[in-house]
Amino acid sequence: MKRLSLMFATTLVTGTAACAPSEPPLGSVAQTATGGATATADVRSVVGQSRATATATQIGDSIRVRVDAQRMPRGTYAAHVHTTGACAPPDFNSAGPHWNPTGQQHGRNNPAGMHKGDLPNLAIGSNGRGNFEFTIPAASVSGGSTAMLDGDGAALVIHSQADDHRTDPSGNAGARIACGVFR
Ligand SMILES: [Cu+2]
Ligand SMILES: [Zn+2]
Repeated sequence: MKRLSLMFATTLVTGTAACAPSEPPLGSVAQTATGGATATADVRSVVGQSRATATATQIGDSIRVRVDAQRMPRGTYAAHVHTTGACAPPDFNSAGPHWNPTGQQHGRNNPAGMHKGDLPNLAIGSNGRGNFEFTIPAASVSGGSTAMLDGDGAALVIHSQADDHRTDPSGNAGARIACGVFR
């Protein structure tokens, strides 16, 4: 009976969505209950397997980024916001360089750094999971001169190696192994 109710609820939600006048355009943002804009990325491997969910939420004049990863080999991996919302496998070069609206160099340990898109390394444990939360100061999810979701959007990219947080332009982080467009 509980399962039946659940199925009914799912049908209801789907039916409501189908009645919406149109799909939101690429790069549009939803409003959270607290009023801050939010965007989410489904981060997938080169063969389309889900690897992480990334959420970017406007909090005051900052963006709070949360990344939750699963089904990854144990290790330490670079993660960045890249400047273009396009994830074409197998190399994900379509996502462009790190999001950098203020013209800085790469890395928090670089005196000329850092990019707005620079994030902490993702530490994956033996259970295949890992996560972090990080605040990007003086940035907006949408709108203004430091908008993450500008005309061509943005993507969350995970790399094969750790970021050294110093080497311009990409921290010696190796290949791009997973990518998700913020929507
Ligand atoms: Cu990157
Ligand atoms: Zn960078």
